[in-house]
Amino acid sequence: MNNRIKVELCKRGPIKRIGVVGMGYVGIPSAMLFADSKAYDFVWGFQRDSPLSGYKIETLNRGECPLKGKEPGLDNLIKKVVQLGKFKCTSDFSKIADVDAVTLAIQTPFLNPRDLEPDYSALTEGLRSVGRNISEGTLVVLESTITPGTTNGLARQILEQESGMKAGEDFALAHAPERVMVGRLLQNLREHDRIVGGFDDASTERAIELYSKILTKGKTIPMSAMAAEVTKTAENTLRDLQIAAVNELALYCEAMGINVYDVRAGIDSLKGEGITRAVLYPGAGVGGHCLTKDTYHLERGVKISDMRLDYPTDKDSLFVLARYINDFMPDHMYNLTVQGMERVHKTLCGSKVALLGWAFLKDSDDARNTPSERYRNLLLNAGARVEVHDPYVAHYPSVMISHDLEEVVKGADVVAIFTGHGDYSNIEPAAIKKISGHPHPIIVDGRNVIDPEEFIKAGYVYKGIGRGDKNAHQLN
Ligand code: SAJ
Repeated sequence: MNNRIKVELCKRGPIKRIGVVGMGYVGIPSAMLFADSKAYDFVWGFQRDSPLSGYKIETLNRGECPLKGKEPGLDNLIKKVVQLGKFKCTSDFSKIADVDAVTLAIQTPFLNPRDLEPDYSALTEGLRSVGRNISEGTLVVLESTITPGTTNGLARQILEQESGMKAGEDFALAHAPERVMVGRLLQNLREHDRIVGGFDDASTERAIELYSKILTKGKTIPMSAMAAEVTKTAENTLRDLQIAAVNELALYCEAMGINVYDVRAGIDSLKGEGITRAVLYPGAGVGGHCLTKDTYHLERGVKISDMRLDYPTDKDSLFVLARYINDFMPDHMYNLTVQGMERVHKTLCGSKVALLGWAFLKDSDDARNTPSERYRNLLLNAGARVEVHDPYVAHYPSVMISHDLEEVVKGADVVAIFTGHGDYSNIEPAAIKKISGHPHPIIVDGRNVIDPEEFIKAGYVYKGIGRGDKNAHQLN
């Protein structure tokens, strides 16, 4: 370990003042927990004064939370630390000179997943602002989900260029990926174990000092920065893979005329013997901003790594194939819809489809990368009229979203369930059929929320993902 960084950290003493760059759904709760800790004297929240997000500065300094949705405990915590004078939000990045540790929690979306090029523009801007203002002995921590190799590569280069200092000698550098879920941000930050990956051992130790003070149940898990980057991207890649596995199984069960949920229960029964198979749930697709991109971060990481990957260059990885399977599920929903219409000798052109569910997650208003959009586009291309219902999502660019289920179902030839919102498990067959005005409406269940028999008895054409046992039923 380089002694110089140890001397610099020793000269600086324990971390007392912290900066958090990026007042988003990760940065805000992090900053509040640091500010609430008795171990720390003061926290600066750094936010660009941009047209889209600049409002957060004033909102936070009034002691209010700019985040949408319910986050237990966050409103009160913001009010408390602001009143105590332990937190202040600013767009003046020169205040970074005033802190002992600075974390960056900035979004890293992909411009286009297929080309594996992440959009690092916001992260790069943040790194430049940090690099220009850090001094000897400062700890810099990246919390964003990044391509493996970014901390030791791009981030280190920018910080060294802007500061004129050296990572691992003059300043400490680490990656501590966020693992929070909307709706339980503070709880996750306090209770989840925190992966802490340093550029070198001294950086890892300094980052452990920073995060250990805000953990209650969770503990820190030290490793290298690269290992931390791979851990974060792989944990979502493997979840996406598990979902793809059961989606593929659902397609097989449909082709073989059996119920995927019987198979799922059968496999799950082994768990008593401690022989577990993590069989997740098949569905109409995978949305959100985690699983839809983290596989491509991992893929890019291995592609740009120094060592050569021993794998056939002309074959997609298992992980990318999993992404294709999950991205195919809205197409499969479309194919089920076409098959349903053929049962009653109709075509989609000129027909009406009621699309139930725009959020990517049940009982949520989050519609980022929703699988419903692909399905809607396929229907529009086929000449169908599409009306979208969602009880939670209020707005979405260029898509009208109604909260009036009756209005959306009126005159619909097809009712397609895309999100497993609780509201949809109570839809009543006879009532919906009456509103649709058709003798044999088609119902396509993408989330296994309705009972097939109830709708088949009521005269519907039923199609369900994984329901090979019901998809060719007799028409009543
Ligand atoms: N999905 C399925 N079948 C399943 C589970 C999910 O089709 O069995 C679909 C969902 O409908 C959704 C998508 O996958 O469209 C993603 O669902 P998700 O439950 O993974 O929710 P996310 O995308 O918010 O994932 C986040 C991740 N958390 C972080 O990155 C910090 C993920 O690591 C967590 O496992 C997940 O939350 C969680 O378990 O809540």
